[in-house]
Amino acid sequence: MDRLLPTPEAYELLELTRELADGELAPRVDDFEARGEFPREVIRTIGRAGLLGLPYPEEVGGAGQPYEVYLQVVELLASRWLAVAEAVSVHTLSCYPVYAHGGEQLRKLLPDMLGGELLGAYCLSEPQGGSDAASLATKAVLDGETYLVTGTKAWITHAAAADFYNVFCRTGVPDGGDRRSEEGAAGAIRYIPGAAGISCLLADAATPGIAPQAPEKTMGLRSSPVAQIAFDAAPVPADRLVGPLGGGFKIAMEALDSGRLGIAACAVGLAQGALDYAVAYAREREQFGRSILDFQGIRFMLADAATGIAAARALVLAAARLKDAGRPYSAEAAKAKLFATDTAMRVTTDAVQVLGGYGYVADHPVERYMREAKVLQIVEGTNQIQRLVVAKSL
Ligand code: COS
Repeated sequence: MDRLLPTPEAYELLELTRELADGELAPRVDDFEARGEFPREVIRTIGRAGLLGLPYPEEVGGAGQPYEVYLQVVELLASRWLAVAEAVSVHTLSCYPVYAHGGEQLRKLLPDMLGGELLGAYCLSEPQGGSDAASLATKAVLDGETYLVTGTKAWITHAAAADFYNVFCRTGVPDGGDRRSEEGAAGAIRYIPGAAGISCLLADAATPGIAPQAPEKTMGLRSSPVAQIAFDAAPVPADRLVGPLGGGFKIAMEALDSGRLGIAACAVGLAQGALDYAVAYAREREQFGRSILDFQGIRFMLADAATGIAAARALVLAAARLKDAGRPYSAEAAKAKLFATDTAMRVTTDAVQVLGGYGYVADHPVERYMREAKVLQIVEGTNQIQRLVVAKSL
């Protein structure tokens, strides 16, 4: 397809991504999906090629690319291997809190986080609270200079593979005044329900008391195992607080605004992969003495798919350009995530239909695409939550 990119450098980056996608991703995806194994080395290769820190400035170890370019890289990766594209998106999301809200000390970690050696995970959801993120119950109790974190996080991408976690938890908030008196004694802390009582901590995965559980048995995206993570009085240094005490929910929402665009880009790439495969198959497949591509029933399905993908991509890029311009884009990201992932579900389902019985068996990738599309309508805010965000903006 003919992409419009803002700089010659961006064209080179997309070309490099295409080489990686064809050389490193496409040959491996089926094996890793069949084994349900996370491709840590492939992610490292992607990181060393500079693709794990694309939208962050060069001075903190990123690649200084506009979001609209970063998202087209994610899209291209997703067209070959969704789990890898999702890993890039989730990692990029996981770097956001420290980048945007971390103090000087925490920001010193950014080059390692963005350089590809350290992989991040984002721990917001809990078993009893997914859509209602502000109801989370994981608690952090300050003990001297250390928070002891206890609770359970759920649906965590990279649970067992990550090197660092953003942990959203109830630290309590100061009961008026500063958290500490001048003498350094702990001031009164109140644990309050709702968004205002939530803070963000950056935890090392190797912290004692943090235990990723067995991976969930998922419908698709099997090479990206998700799991619960149990925290049992896990000690996290108090200086790993990201942003202000009680400011964690806003950080989580801001990060998700950008993350939802990553998921939307994944959906565009997945749908494009399904369409490309269906077109190639339809051209070769003959019934009634001619290529099935000659039948209007097939042609219209493919034309609708191509139109939906183009519209989804345009929404994703429009939201990205607002973000790049420093303008509010929360509702636009929600629209893009909603539309792109619903489009991916429809296009991948139709791709299976174009292949008929062959579409339903694992000899062709379209049944995988269809299973993978489903999860994109759910992660980083269900599409019903996206509608709430859009409706609120009206
Ligand atoms: N950026 C910055 N701040 C935001 C924000 C955003 N996008 N969205 C909300 N906030 C702020 C609000 O301004 C509010 O702050 P004030 O009280 O100072 O005004 C605070 O956060 C609470 O907002 P709100 O009352 O709207 O929160 P709700 O509890 O109603 O939750 C939804 C809003 C439903 C949108 C939120 O819970 C959500 O996104 N849920 C889905 C969670 C999700 O995506 N999970 C996937 C996990 S990662 S796989």
